Amino acid sequence: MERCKTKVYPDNLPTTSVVIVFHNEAWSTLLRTVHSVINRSPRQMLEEIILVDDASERDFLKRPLENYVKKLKVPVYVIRMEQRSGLIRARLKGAAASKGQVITFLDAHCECTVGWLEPLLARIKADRRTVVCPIIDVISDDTFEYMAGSDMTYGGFNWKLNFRWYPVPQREMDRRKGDRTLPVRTPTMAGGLFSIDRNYFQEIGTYDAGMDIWGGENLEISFRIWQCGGTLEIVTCSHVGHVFRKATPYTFPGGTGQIINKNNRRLAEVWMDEFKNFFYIISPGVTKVDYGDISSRAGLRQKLQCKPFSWYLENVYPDSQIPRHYFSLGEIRNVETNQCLDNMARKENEKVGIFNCHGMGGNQVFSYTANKEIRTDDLCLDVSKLNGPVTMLKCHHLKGNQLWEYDPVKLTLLHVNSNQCLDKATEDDSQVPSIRDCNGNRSQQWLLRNVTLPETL
Ligand code: LR7
Ligand code: MN
Repeated sequence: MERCKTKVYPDNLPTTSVVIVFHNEAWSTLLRTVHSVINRSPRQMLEEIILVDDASERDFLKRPLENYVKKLKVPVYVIRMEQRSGLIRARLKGAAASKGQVITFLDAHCECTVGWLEPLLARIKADRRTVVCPIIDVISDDTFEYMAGSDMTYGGFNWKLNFRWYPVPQREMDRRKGDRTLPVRTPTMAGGLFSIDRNYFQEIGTYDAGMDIWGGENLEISFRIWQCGGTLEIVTCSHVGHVFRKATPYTFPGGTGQIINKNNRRLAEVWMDEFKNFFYIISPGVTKVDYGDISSRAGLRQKLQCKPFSWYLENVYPDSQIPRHYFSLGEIRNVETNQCLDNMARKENEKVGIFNCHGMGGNQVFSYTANKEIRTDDLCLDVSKLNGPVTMLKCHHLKGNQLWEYDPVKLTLLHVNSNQCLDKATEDDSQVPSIRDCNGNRSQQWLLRNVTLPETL
């Protein structure tokens, strides 16, 4: 942004160590990251670069890498994990070896742009409890083309605990009085690119060392920062490119799903209080995964007197996909046919389905919220025409076509705008529910029940 180019930052900004962890990274992308840090960071602010090799199996990442970085004009250290540990424990090792006042983490396939560092360090200098991310620009993994990322999206997450970008809400634009060069307060970070005061990183409990390989640590540190008194921002005057790759160049020992579910369970158990049920109910099977001992992380939350997750949802992420108040969470069953609403793994703008109830969560989980929307993750049941169809659209929180009135006595789901009732499937398509004039038939009666939670919870 033009107005970023003329901003002036204090001279005496803190120094930073740049920590880059990698496993089987390509030579070109790793060195592109290192050189861009050296070329585009003011020398007096750059303490060192620490490369943490997470037990890579490529020869050029051994002695050849060490010999290469010795010749660079900034201290670059290569330290190695004894065995494959995953990015979380590798970053912990890098952080423990660092000497700068700030630690900046980068993925091993990034390109820092001119002026990337000063705006990040300036925020930390102003408040050491502020954790900052640059805008993450997109480097194509097909062409290596560099494309600017948007300053109009920020970090969130869905019921499956996947990190997602969502539009910056109006309230955050208003808070910044429309000045897009001011940092955006973001509910979550993507995970790979951020700067944090080194002592503050210690104080708030670094990372959960019980997490393996990849995943979950980004939401874990995001929740922890907010719930324990910090601030998380995207600094829109700082840009760093990242190669978004379609496939990983590495394995997930023990299985991708197992690992990610374990990490996510650890974060859900420690930080999400009763709202963890949204994750458990939509991800069948996750509750069978052993997540190890979390007592030290629970102890940390206690020691730091961190706020409850409901506080986070109310104050940091009111536009979250997880409703703060809701009447039901689970299947929605038709009284006459005994079938359940089912999103049929369909996507946005498609019709919601109806199918035999399976009691396994997943596609049959809906929440009837206090705002009277029927939602499954970030999609809401929406009707825009008389007599249907019922589609799934991004929830807009504006009531309108997404407002449903449930009558707990008549058991009807009235679509307020059309004044019609949700009904069983139509004759021409047995797999989609219909919307018709309310007539008191049993086919217009619905049971909004909570799916019974598995015993292991
Ligand atoms: O076992 C491993 N050991 C490692 O050292 C696995 C990975 N790694 C390294 C890897 O070489 C890389 O440098 O860890 C770094 C991150 O791994 P990626 O690049 O495969 O992850 P990603 O970019 O697909 O995933 C994002 O989410 C991760 C969740 O654990 C991490 O937080 C990543 O840092 C994060 N990347 C970003 O935030 C960049 C922007 C992506 C977005 C949105
Ligand atoms: Mn990456």
